[in-house]
Amino acid sequence: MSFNNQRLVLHCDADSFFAAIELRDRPQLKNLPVAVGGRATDRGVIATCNYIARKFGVRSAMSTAMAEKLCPNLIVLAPRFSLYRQVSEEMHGIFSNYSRCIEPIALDEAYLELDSDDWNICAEIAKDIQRQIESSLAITVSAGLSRNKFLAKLASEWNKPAGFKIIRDEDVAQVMSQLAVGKIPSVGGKTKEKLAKLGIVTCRDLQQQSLDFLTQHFGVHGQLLFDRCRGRDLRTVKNTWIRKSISVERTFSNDLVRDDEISAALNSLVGLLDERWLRLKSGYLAKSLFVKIKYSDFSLTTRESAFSGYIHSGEHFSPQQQLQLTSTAKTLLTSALSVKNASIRLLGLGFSVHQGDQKQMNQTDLFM
Ligand code: TTP
Ligand code: MG
Repeated sequence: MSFNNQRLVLHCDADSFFAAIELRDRPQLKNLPVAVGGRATDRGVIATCNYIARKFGVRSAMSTAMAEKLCPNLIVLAPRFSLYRQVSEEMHGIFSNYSRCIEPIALDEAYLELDSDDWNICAEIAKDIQRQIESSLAITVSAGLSRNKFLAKLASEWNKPAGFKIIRDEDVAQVMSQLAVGKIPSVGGKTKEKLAKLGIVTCRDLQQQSLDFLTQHFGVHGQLLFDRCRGRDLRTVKNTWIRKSISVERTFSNDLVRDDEISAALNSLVGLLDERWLRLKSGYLAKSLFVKIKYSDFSLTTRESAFSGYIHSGEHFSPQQQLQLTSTAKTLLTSALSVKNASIRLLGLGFSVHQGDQKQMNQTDLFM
C-alpha cells in the first residue's frame, strides 16, 4: 500500500468528557453509574455518562427517562457548560505544546499532525499528552496514532477509556479486513442496511466490490467507501485551531503552601515561559499576562493584567521585561491568594495573544 501523507496523525478524544469533569469534583461517585443531562421530569436527555453507566446500556442522546429505566440507580447531574468549555480550552492548550497543526473536532476531540514520521517518537508524544492531561486536568483521554485521520480515529476508539493504540502501515490490511462497515464514520444506519442487503457486512466484503459497483449504488459516497474500507484517507489535518494564549504550567507532586515555595515556582515559570515564547513562531503579540492557580480541590482561579503595548513572539525576553513580568505575575498571584489562600496543586503563567500584523509589530514594545 502506498501512503501520501508522510507525517503521522494523532487523534485524541477525552473519555466520557462531561461526566469525567463532574466526577473529579465528586470522587465519592467514582464507582457508581453517573450521567450528565437534563431531568427526566423535564423530558431531558443524557449528554454523556461514565463507563459504569454504559454497561447498563445508557448512551448519549437517550432520554433521561429511558436511561433511568435501564439503570434505576443512575445519578444524573446537571450540566455545567462553561466549566466544560474551560477544561476544553486547557486541553487544546496542552495539545498546542506538542503540535503546530491542530484540527479541533469537538470540545474534547482533536486531530494533531505530528512533526515526525518516526512511530516510536510519536508514540512517546502521545503518551506524554495523555499523562499531561491526566496530571493537570484530572481526566483521561484516549489516543490513536496512525497514518491518516480515519485510521487515527479508529485507533483512539479501539480500547477506550484511557486507551492508546497504534495502527502502523503493516497492520492496516489486517485491521481493515476484520472491521464492520459501521465503523466507517459516514456509514450510518441506512447505508449499513443497504450494504447488508447487498451482502456486505465487513470491510473485507466491501473490498471485494469495484469502484463502479459502489458508485452505482451509493453515488459520490461510493468513492469514500472504496477508500475507507482499505484504510485510505487523503484528508489532511487542517490547522483550524486559533491560538488565544500561550502558557506554561507545573503540577506539583506536593501541593505548595509556603510563600517562598510559591515564589520560587513562579520564578521558574517565568523562565519556562521565556523558552516557550522564543520557540513559538514569530507573529504573535502578547496582550496580557495571566496567572492560573489550581488549588488542591481542583478549583481554578485566574488573574490577568493587560499590557499597554505589545511584546512579540520568537524572541527571548529582555532582562528588563523579565523583571517586569516577574513582578506583575507576583502582584496577580498575591491578589488571587488574598481571596483564597489554600494549598496549590498547579501554577500556570501565560500570555493572552493575538496574531499580529507588521504594523502592530513595529509599535513600541511593552516595557521599553
Ligand atoms: P463524545 O466524545 O462523543 O463522548 P464522551 O467524551 O462523553 O465519551 P467517549 O469516552 O465515548 O468519548 O462527546 C464529548 C462530549 O460532548 C460528551 O461528554 C457530552 C457531549 N455530547 C452531548 O452533549 N450529546 C451527545 O449526543 C454527544 C455524543 C456528546
Ligand atoms: Mg469523548
